Amino acid sequence: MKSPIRVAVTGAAGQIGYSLLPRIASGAMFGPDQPVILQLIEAPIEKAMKALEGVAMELDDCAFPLLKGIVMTDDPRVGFKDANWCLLVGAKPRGPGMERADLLKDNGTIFISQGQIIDAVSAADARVAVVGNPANTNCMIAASQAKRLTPDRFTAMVRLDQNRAQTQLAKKAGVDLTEVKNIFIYGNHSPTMFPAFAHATIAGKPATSVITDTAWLHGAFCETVGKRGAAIIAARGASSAASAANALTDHVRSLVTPGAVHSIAVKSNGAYGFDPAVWAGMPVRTTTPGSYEVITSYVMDDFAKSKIATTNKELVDERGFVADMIK
Ligand code: NAX
Repeated sequence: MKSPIRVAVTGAAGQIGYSLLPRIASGAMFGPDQPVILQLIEAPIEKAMKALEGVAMELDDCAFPLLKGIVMTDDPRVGFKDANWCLLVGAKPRGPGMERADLLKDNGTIFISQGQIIDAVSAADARVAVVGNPANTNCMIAASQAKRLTPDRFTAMVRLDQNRAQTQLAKKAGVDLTEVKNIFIYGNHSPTMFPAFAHATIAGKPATSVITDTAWLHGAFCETVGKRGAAIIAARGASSAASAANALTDHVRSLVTPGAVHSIAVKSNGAYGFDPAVWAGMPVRTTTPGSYEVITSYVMDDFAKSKIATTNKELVDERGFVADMIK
């Protein structure tokens, strides 16, 4: 039996946490032979901590053989201590009438503090995955505070967008989902992100030769994927949770599986024309567990370049709103 790894999760009593924690404890994220200790972090609010107790009771009641311990805390110094993976799900939601700049700044305060604490107390091999929105910029902010952990350790999730895009292409082509490969997400986790359909394949052929409806690819496809989160809120009365937890499971599972090719948001370092300092979705190949190389070989046509310019501008603007906080 391997020794347990420590997995810290913020926002653990929230909707995504409720779907996510059983997936981690069952082995779906780190594999069926990897024991885990869950370090659950909530906001210092009585109601949230009480709810967390209930979640922990349910985890106990699942009798997961791989679950070797549960820590519950509202102190990030305790929650991130010796953590091998830090899954940053909790964030301040956008309130009615709240300006985007204020949302960015409020979350900036949370992610500055979490970045500093993770850098100070987590394990030597710590990796960070950010889900809490605005995920790309929150990830950039947390990474900006780290002196010990290098920027490549900090990734943000665009896997939900990738999974959504894969399903939409399969439905349009009338094929099984597994026939759709190499669909990657570029840019921000927001309606501006770009699902690069021209590089996708369907049953081994270029997606654009199987789906010849270019107007659909340029229009309804990009729009459906970009606005899927809003469509789910409109239908369900609450934001995506099970699919987000599933996507984070995929994000981490792919990152610990050498050879996996998938989309994550990383420090762009100028790849694909993104501003070098922003965290942008792009394709990567996992090299060793937790490490990856960016795939830089895809060639963008004019349509793709204009979509990337739009999502890059949004990321640069977001960075501008918090620039004074991360100096
Ligand atoms: P919930 O509001 O259900 O849960 C969030 C939890 O975080 C709450 O229990 C809250 O008490 C906790 N929290 C807030 N501040 C905290 C802090 N400083 N430390 C620890 N815990 C804290 O939201 P949920 O539906 O679970 O969504 C969580 C985040 O994921 C949101 O920011 C949401 O916008 C984002 N999403 C990101 C997605 C992505 O693809 N990147 C997709 C799904 C989701 O919308």
